[in-house]
Amino acid sequence: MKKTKLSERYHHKAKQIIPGGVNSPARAFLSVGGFPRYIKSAKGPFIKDIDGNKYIDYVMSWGPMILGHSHKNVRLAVQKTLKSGASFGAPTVAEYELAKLVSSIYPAMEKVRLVNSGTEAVMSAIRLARGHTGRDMILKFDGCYHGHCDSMLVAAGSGAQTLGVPNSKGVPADLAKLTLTARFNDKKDVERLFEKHGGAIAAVILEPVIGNMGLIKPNEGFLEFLREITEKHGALLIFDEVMTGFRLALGGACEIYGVVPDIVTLGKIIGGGLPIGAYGGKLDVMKNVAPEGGVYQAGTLSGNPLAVAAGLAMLRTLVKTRSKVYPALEEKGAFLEGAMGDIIKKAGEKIRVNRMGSMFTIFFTDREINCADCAKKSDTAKFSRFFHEMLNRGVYMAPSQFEANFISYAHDGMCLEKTVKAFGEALKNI
Ligand code: KE4
Repeated sequence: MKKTKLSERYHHKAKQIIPGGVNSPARAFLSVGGFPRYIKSAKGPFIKDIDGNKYIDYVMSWGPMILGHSHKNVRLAVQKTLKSGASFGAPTVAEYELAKLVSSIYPAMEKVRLVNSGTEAVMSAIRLARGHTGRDMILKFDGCYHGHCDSMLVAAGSGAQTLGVPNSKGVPADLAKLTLTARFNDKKDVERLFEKHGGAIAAVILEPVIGNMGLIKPNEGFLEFLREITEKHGALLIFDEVMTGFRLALGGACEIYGVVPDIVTLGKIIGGGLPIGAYGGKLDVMKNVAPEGGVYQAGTLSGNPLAVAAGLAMLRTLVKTRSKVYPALEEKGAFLEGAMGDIIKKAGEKIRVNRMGSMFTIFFTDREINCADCAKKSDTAKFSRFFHEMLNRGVYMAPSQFEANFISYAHDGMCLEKTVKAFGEALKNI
């Protein structure tokens, strides 16, 4: 067992002054029990807590650290930029460079607006869709998580699902009823909602590959179906690629599936670990965004020089090394999936590993997981025991069944072998 008294002590103190002791509920360990580890430092695939324990990290700041923690290009860029000042509240050349780079990677984003988080990107995209179409309803999917703006805290995944509040308190009923919810991968459900509300739906928003119910892939043709039905009814299609952007491929799910949405939202990797979100889309949609158009959106620290420097360093490194990084991430993911699969088969365990590239989730069920309802039927109690068995063996995974794990380019063979060994031992103890 690892020493954890300092983390426990600080969590007790933090809960006196911060709600739940955390600045984001997903970190609270509430669904797995116990208390979160207070992290002191991180490098490559490793994190270290304040009790001196070292872990192989598969949370990776919930996705941003695709090249590993504290990558030198990002670190040096931020240190250099800070010497010239942290924030000016005026345009900088670097913001232009980042917008150009994002648009070159995401051709659907003919214009790009930088904001400070994925939530802000989605909130702005929703308002833009409503402003562009003059319609009020938004269709989302059960279990998808799109950050915490009011309209999206309906049947939300991630921490909201984990804590059993997929429909948050404090969201006015009159607003929540403008958010329609369909089952992911269920074309008939989507058709039913369009037949009933078609002319009032401003946009369909989804995680094209869900990470926030655990990993759930779209069925063959589902994304193409959404593109057709939104076009048919004059609704916009929004791909929320905050998690999948620059992760599944450099151009994310857009690149993999070849479906062109009207708006894309980004976050996480785009900031290299510093707070950046972005939204963007076709010129005739983006022309509505203030100060050009009447859809207002603003931000004191939007396009902040430090965050933009980190994002530019991250994306430029990914562009330069894409032919190496993405095949390697696929290889690492395939190795883990295969090795864990062998152990599962030998042990006759009811476990499903859903993986896409360097994102994966271990579901404690023998069902195929292709929608939120299936994921919710997993054995979350068993997952919790598994989580702690892995943690005690030095493997830090996402502390919830309804989250994805992330492999970085820094996870080498030794890390992966150690993870597989810990996996086999953990299964014997749950
Ligand atoms: P942020 O506001 O947390 O930067 O982004 C919100 C968001 C939007 N869209 C998608 C697809 C997302 O995955 C997220 C945030 N993801 C969670 C992890 N499941 C962030 C972790 C947390 O809430 O602490």
